[in-house]
Amino acid sequence: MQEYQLFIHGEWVGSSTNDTFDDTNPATLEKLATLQVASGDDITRAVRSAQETFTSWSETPPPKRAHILFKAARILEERKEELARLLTREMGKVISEARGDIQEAIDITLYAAGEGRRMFGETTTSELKNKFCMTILRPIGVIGMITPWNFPMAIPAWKVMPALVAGNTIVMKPASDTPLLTIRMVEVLMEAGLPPGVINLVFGPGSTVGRAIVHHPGIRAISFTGSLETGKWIVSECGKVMKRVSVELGGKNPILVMDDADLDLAVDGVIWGAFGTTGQRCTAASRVIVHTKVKDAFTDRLLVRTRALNLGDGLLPETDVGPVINQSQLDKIEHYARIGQDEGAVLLTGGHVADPGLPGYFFEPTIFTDVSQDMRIAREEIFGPVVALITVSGIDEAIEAANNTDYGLSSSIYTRDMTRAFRAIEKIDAGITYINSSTIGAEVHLPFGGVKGTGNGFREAGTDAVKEFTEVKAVYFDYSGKLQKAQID
Ligand code: UN1
Repeated sequence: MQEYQLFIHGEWVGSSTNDTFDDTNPATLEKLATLQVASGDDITRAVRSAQETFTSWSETPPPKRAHILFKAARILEERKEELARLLTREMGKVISEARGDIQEAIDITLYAAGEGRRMFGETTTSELKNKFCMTILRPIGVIGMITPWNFPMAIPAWKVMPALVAGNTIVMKPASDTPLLTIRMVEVLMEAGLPPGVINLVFGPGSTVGRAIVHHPGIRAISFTGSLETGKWIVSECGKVMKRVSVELGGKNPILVMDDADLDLAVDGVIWGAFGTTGQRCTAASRVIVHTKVKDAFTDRLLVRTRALNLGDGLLPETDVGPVINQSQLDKIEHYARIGQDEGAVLLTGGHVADPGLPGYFFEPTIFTDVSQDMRIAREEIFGPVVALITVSGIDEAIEAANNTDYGLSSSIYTRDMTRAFRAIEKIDAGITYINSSTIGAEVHLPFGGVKGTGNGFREAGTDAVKEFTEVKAVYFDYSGKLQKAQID
């Protein structure tokens, strides 16, 4: 079994701690790798490497930086199947979704590479004669990135690729449950010609390594995807020293099923949104807000489909739902299943740890009905295969229920009525609204992110991808040869 050191300045170097941790397959508990834990000094070494490399990398023309990304995308494409299989073994999601995770990484790599020739600013006129005004985009410097385990390659790629094309250098801590796919991605970037020091990898727990990245004075910005609780802490720590920070946090994403909906389509959407990736997406559909007139018909169909789902090892083609990531997530989900029952919600199916004949962490796809909006299972992000059905009697009540949450990432409505669809588009407080499709499956050329507890106003990917990792400079070019005073002359 391979032991990974830290990746600093293009080389694998031993950590200065004696601590290690194991990376295991959540379905089989097979050990995949051991990783060394970084110390504060190791992080400083990584930051220094990124700082030293910043000048040359930021001075490399963006189309040249992009060229490396185009190459990396080609290599990722060639290795897609092998990487997807490793991703399933490391994270547990079913193989078709693992391929999707790699594909999303390829997509953002190509998209970001395209941005190399689109680093547009604006030009405009001046209020004074013989003066020209424009904006340019500048890289920020060393970016600290802390990424989650649920999209082991796609989310690191969403952050890394735009940051690189914009000319930043990086110190990155991948999730301890899934470091291998980030390592593979960085190896591919190096193979494609990324200079040493542009990206550095450190490993270890958020409580020490993540914390040291957040606090390191040489790191100019933090990009984090993870829990609301950690996100709040990071934002407040960065606020104290005015460090730029972008966070993508949780969701309690609703699917609205109206009385005119195509119910089979809505059931497809709920199965995919609630139980795809075993419910472990920020965008997962965890609330279904269903019109009272169709509640019974919808629930019956949903129940039949949910009971037919096949739990198991994600590498097997017959598996619909893989494991959850680790024991503590399994405990958390089980705890919420108990909370739901104690709160008085009706458990329709699931609710227990499952045993598909493997030693890993499996939980039954779970549906609660008669959930009221103030229950914890309707308010808190569970991040597992658990969905809460809430009944309403019209579009306005449905939208009110959708907005009755601390989060605001994704949302969806199933209806054939255009007026209702547009009402949802205008009134749901979320960063994403789908019409007649599920809450998951955002595409990389659109901005991704949310409102309220989901984030702090940034969007990732799409036209905002480069914005997250650049600063705008306004430039005033006065060629009048005399002192001209704006607002006064
Ligand atoms: C996440 O769960 O944090 O829209 C990201 C989706 C995926 C990305 C999810 N493209 O579901």
